[in-house]
Amino acid sequence: MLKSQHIVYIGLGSNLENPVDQINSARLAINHLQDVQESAFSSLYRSAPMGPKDQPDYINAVLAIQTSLEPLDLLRKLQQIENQHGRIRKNQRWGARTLDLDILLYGNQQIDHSDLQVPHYGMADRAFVLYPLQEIAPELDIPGMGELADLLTNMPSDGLEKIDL
Ligand code: A4P
Ligand code: MG
Repeated sequence: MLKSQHIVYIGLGSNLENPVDQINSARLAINHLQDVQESAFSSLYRSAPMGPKDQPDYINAVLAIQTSLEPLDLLRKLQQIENQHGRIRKNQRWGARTLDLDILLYGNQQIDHSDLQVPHYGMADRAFVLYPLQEIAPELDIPGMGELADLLTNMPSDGLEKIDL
């Protein structure tokens, strides 16, 4: 039987150890997962850190994939990729990291599991998530949060710099 496919949006972030390389390498690693096909990848964006300011600027991007992996299965695989990229989990909230992979959206599902909340709890307030997402999915309706276009009307893009490579 064919396994059902879901469109999943993943937020990528890095602010240590050559962030642009970290993001590009994470994209490749996700593409190499079994049962995953890339459907779109945004530009890369630079921004000042949200949270503690005594850390480098971040590079962020959003990747869209098609996958038959179940949500928790995908989360574990993304965490393995974070670990392979030298991610060290400290207790500081919003601290510096080589690689952060967040599941932003999983189809139109709302998931409330102790290890996984989807849509990602912070996405509606983060320009570095919403602007790259708009680039690859301008018509998106986010379960429980509303139209992406509406969220963006209240979201200044200043401080977010699109990187031309
Ligand atoms: N978890 C729950 N839901 C999800 C989800 N949708 N996707 C759980 C991924 N993980 C999810 O994650 C902690 C736990 O969240 C996991 O064990 C998983 O079961 P983590 O990656 O270990 O911790 P974290 O990323 O440090 O925590 P948090 O609160 O997710 O950090 P954020 O919110 O991702 O913030 N500034 C800029 N400019 N750009 C950034 O990308 N990122 C952060 C990190 C701070 N400042 C930033 C940026
Ligand atoms: Mg995270």
